[in-house]
Amino acid sequence: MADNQKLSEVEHVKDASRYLRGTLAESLENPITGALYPDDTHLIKFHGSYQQTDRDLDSERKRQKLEPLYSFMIRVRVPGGVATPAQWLRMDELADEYANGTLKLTTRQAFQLHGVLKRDLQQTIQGFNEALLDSIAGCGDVNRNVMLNPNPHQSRVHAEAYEVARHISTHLTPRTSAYWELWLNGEPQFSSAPNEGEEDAEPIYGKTYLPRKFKIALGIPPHNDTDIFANDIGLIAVEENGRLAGFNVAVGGGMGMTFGMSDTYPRLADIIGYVPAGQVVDVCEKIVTIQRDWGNRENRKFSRLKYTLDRVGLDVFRGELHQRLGYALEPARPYQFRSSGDAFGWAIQADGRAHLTLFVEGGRVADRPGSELKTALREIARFHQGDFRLTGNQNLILANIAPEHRLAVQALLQEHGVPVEANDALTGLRRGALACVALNTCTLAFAEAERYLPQLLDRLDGVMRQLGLSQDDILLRMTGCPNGCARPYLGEIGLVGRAVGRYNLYLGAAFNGERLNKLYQEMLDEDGIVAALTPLLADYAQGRQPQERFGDFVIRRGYVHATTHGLDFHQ
Ligand code: SRM
Ligand code: SF4
Repeated sequence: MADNQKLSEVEHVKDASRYLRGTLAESLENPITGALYPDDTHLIKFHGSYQQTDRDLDSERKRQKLEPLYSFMIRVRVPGGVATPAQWLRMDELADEYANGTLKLTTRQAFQLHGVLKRDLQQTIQGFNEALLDSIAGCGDVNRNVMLNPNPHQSRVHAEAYEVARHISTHLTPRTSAYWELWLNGEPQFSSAPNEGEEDAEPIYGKTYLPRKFKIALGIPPHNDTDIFANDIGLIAVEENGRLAGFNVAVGGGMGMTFGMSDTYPRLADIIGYVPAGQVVDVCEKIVTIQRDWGNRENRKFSRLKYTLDRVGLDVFRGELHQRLGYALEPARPYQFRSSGDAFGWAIQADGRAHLTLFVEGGRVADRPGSELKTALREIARFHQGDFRLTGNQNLILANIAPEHRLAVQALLQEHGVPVEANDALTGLRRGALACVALNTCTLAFAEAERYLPQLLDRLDGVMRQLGLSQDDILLRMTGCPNGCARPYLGEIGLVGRAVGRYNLYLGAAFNGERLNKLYQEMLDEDGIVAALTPLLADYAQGRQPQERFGDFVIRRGYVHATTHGLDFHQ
């Protein structure tokens, strides 16, 4: 299909890039500017980095006739969100040495560093490599970090699903040696690197890679904490006798849309069948190749798999998949998701191993007055023998803590002012809330999110407490623009930035991530948000049925209509 299309600019840049090299080497060496050459700003994304400016300083720098303060965000993939203590320590050091001193835990279980200067990019990436981490395919038109439910309690199925997640991740990692050549002096030190002597070729992607970003998540019912339906491919683990048997396969999820363009919309993935675990990598590969061949390369606003699917129809897509596989998917198996958030606090297993899920506001690991989370975690990483699990909700699980370390972990957190039991310390609204990065680094933000949400929640917490709802879990998600990085259309309350200080309010998503929300009111400022939500929450406190979730309640009471498919999101 791509042949008849007038290709977008990015397609030409990829085509001419010699497998993602472009003129990046020259751009990096140019001492005159902190920026890259324009074409290279597209290519560096495939290496895991975005060129950004400090937007707080943009106008002042312009007034002083200085170029914007360019710096780079770097995203480090962590398949399944599982990092070792040594990796945590390395990221912590690199944040201080080359970035803004904070670590961002993302909504896709990855790490981000912000504020890295061009001259420090190479050393930073070399630092990842020393800890067996990489940033290749953190961003760009390829498969991104593969997500997996981080729950350590279902440890056997988790371990098996984790192997699948890693396998998918490695299989779909670009093969180009450009990453190793540009950042690591050609000296890869671990397994996702191409084999020695391997030709630069991309057997799965081809030289223009995919039309757009591509995302895969694995979920283990009953927890949908990776929001699998928001992904291009969502894999729902099916368990048999305590072992991983296979996956229900869902395709065509995505959140992004553009204001004023109702032909762009968030969409949840459709389940198309079941595949035994041994064949799932093959299924992912073939779905990727269909999107490679059929996706729109002319207009990037319509390039995601969700639009390909709605253009050709599910049946045609499934037929093509079966043909490329040489076998058919089996009928989907029964499953049930009950929740999509994280469960906080200590969980101690019969065998003595303990897991502690910590609330990380906005996913930002930093030291703040009165709460030195970054320092506490660094000290824990020095003796912890289990792992650090990044959740898809920007939180952190200290998993598999040895019995003899439990007290020390608790004491260190308390000493540094970090609330250990988020369930006691925070309202249900706050502990489930997500906010994307937005200002000051995101170039696409219209409004604040991560920096502002805590302030809005101070007011909403008051409302929740007054209404006796402080321990009710209600999913609230805020983003600074409609791209959807904190999956706001899956919020029972979704706030999406329209302009500085103004948000659209969406209501009615399902608590288990299986229904999108719907626009309720537009362009609200803070007073408007509080005024719009207070009567709804009061009605909920009074009029809900037993166990009824807020997202279901607002639909039953007729505040919004249920969204049944991405195509009716705007209706
Ligand atoms: Fe995102 C672009 C941050 C998860 C949909 N996202 C961006 C950029 C890179 C802005 C840019 O293109 O210049 C943001 C960088 C901000 C910064 O300063 O760090 C950005 N996205 C993030 C993160 C860090 C949000 C967070 O606070 O955690 C998440 C990093 C994930 C990761 O580790 O890989 C992040 N982004 C998501 C998600 C959620 C998910 O994947 O589950 C989505 C919605 C799902 C989807 O893809 O549909 C998402 N980001 C987008 C889009 C819209 C894509 C679309 O199809 O329309 C953009 C803009 C684009 O691609 O053109 C975008
Ligand atoms: Fe930036 Fe928009 Fe994503 Fe927020 S949702 S990080 S503002 S692109």
